[in-house]
Amino acid sequence: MSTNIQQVIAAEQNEALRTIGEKIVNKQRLTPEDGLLLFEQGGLPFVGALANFVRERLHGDTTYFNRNFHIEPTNVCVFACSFCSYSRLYAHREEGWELTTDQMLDIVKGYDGKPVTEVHIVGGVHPKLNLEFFADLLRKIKAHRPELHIKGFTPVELDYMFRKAKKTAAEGMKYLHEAGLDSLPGGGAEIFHPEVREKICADKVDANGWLEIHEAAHNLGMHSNATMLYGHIEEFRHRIDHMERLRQLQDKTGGFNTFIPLKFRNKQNDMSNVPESGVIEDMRMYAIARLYMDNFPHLKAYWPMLGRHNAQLTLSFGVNDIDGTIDDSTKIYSMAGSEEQNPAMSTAQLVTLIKQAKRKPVERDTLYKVIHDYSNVDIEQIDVNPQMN
Ligand code: V47
Ligand code: SF4
Repeated sequence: MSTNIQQVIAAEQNEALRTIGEKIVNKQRLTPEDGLLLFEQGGLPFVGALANFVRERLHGDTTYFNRNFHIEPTNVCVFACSFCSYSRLYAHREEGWELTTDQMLDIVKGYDGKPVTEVHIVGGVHPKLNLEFFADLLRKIKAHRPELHIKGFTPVELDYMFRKAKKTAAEGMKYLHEAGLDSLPGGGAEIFHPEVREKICADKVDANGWLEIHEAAHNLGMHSNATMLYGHIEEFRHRIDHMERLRQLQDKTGGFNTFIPLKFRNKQNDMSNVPESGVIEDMRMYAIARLYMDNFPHLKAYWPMLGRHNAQLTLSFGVNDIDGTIDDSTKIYSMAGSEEQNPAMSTAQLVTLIKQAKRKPVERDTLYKVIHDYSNVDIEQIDVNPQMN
């Protein structure tokens, strides 16, 4: 899939963009001004070719996926973020759900004998579910299946439970890590800049609080991801500010694995009047993220949000990871209007999607250890081998 990147740069009419192209080739860091210029003036063919060049320099054609499922303990939430289609206020909790510990353990037990490697736990901020409740859940999951990696809780949930338990971020993270929490997912970041954050999710943990909790996790040797909710009322400068704050923390700790831009979906929420971004803008977002986030090893497209076909397209625009099988275990995105109303893909479907994009499908665990390279595996073989499907 190699493009002659020097020819692409030379053909660019805009001199400032050509200079950015040279920086990328020479592995020089982009400044916030460079990032802004890319958003304002970079055409998709130009930023896309550069992002693909960086992706191939880092990972060749390797495209990762994992086998995972989600548990969403509750959608009852003390907050009312205006983009959220999923939560129900405590006053209307009869319209939502609250799972008991046993119900959640039953979900875990439902995967006994199946080759999943990760459970992703995330939900609303329920005022009655506290640190002890979740620590107990973690211990019970680990007692049942010790090798299952638990990636759980956003700083929005953690900040609330730590404050109620009167623990600092460092104390709270240590407590949950000892109870079995292995890593943090990237959620709750939205847009850090207060001009936007105050309009879309004013009450929940702010940028510094979010970053402090991830830093506390990194200091314990845990890894984490970071997201950015894009394509709503934010401006390009807010996206750059968001990515810049993450890049700085990553310089300090090195604890982030993956950056995940999340496309805003506008169904059944208080921002339904805000139009969704188009596919060109989506691909530019991924490409510019690959160019700007030079210290993030991986860039992920989360297919239940983007739809599997657009997720496949991102593999040509800097993305080297398309998350996992999911097994229809999350409701956040279907309720927000994603085309994926029952998000589940078999291993064979994920492998096919990646192969169709002329990339190399590799199953990974949460920390990107290679589990299986599917480059030379027949799809029929995957279907009949229970360890593969
Ligand atoms: O923080 C909520 C987003 C996030 C909408 O780390 C919405 O591997 C778009 O972070 N339109 C939670 N987005 C999900 C998340 C995540 C997902 C998959 C993998 C990982 C990972 C992390 O979902 C929230 C919020 O930004 N979200 N509503 C919406 N209407
Ligand atoms: Fe609650 Fe999270 Fe939804 Fe905000 S995005 S209302 S914190 S569930």
